[in-house]
Amino acid sequence: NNDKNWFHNAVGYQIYPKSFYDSNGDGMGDLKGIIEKLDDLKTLGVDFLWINPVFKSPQVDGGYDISDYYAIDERFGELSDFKALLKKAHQLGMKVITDLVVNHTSNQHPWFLESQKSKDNPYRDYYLWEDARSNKMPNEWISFFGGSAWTYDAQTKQAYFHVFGKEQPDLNWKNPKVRKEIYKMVRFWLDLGLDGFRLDAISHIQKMPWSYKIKSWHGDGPWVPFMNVSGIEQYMKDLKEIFDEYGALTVGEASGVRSTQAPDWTDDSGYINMIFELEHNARKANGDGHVYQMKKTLIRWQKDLLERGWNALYLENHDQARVPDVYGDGSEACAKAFAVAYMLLRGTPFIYQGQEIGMRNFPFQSVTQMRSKELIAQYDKWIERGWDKKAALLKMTKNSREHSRTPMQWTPEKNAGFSTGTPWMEVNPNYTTINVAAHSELRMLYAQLIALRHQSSAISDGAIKFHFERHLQAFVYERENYLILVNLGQKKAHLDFETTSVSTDRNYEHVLGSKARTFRAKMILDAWEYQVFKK
Ligand code: TEU
Repeated sequence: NNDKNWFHNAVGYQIYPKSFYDSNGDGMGDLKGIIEKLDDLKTLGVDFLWINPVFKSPQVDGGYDISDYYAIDERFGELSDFKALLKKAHQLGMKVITDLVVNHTSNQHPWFLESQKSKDNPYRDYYLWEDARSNKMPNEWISFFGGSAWTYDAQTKQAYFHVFGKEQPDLNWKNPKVRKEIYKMVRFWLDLGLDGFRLDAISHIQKMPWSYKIKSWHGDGPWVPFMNVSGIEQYMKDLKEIFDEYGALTVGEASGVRSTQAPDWTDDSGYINMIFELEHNARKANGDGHVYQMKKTLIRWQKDLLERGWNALYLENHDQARVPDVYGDGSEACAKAFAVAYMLLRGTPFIYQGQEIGMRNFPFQSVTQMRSKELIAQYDKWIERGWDKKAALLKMTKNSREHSRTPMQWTPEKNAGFSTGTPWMEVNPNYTTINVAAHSELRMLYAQLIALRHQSSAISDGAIKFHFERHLQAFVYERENYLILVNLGQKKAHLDFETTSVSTDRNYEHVLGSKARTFRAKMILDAWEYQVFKK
């Protein structure tokens, strides 16, 4: 498909390589493992893959701490494996994108090791250093992972800035040398045949002046000084120029870009193709109230990007807990309802590994089962403050990103067929029933939804109109001649279409549903019921 907007009817599949498939029995997934599973993904129907970082990294933050942008981490394989992966994916007609992590590097990156040496080191300005004292940081800004965004260096009596962990120093984008290095690296991967990027934390590359005082410590307040700050435009334009040259597919993780600003970022002349908004899953708690918050946010993004711009649609990723546990009762019925609800929206859907089989949150019993270093560090702090272990563990694991990182469940055999060795993270004990080989209805439903997106231009490109917007759990929308109804809750949902603009006298064809149904002006949806009708 040479069409510039080919991604409008495409579906992406996200792979967290460490936990996808282990081909060599060392307990960790790898590139060869991904290659072995490409046919399975093709059968599911996905059009492209987003593979989380596989670059050389100390793995303090799941590979989002890169120490060599040009090398594959030995845990995952080597460059030849990456090339083989691209080749086979391309043969199967699938594109591949991976993360572009350029807000920061690892503190083990040679640039930072140099930068750290002295104030006059030629690499000093590759990062953000400011005068400080051991007990007085340049400002009160805090990092996403908790604590000051500055780390003091006694040797040079300065501190360096990091919006994530202290092992992830932020690059100084104001330095033209840094930009040149990054743009060169972007070209290297595109020249190699990579099809594009998921732009990690891209909205943070520009910072306010250090003198900026934080006005609110709630919500997004503390992050304002490095969220889509003006001045970022030029950097994005530079990147766009390169992306355009290669026709690269680009998805920006761009929190702080508001839904009203997203059209400018993602329309035909925008910097990138689409945005992962982080707002719809910003508040994590169980219950209908939360589903309603999610629904409202999704609807706002759909409406604000209707005329111009394009959405990236997702429910799960490697930073999110599993949907059936966060929003529902964990059942497959619940997972199916959510699948239908988001897969037919306007935008490009992403499926996160395991989501298609209804993988669940992990039943953590002990901190020794956790792997995210920043969460373990926070756990230790709670213990220091006198919390008991159980409470601290719950605090750190309740809907945390740990849950999404357990090994993929392929079969009911040992280690869920993920590895013949000892998995780097424990497999969810429910693998005996939840696995790919079980051919679950959920996985078949995903295949059906993908096929529907491929076949119907109403679903891929058509307009969208919402109904019952204020209903707490019913998610109802029209995509031209399609009518989609989902009950995102356990209570029955009463819908009276006489109160809407939906014509009730038509004969609707039943496209798919959780049970047989004829369209009626008045309908009562069961728990987790979904229906797709077509005029
Ligand atoms: O996540 C970053 C991320 O979620 C923030 O950029 C976000 O803007 C902020 O938390 C909003 O509240 C990405 C990766 O997905 C994650 O796994 C990494 O840990 C992180 O970047 C650092 O690279």
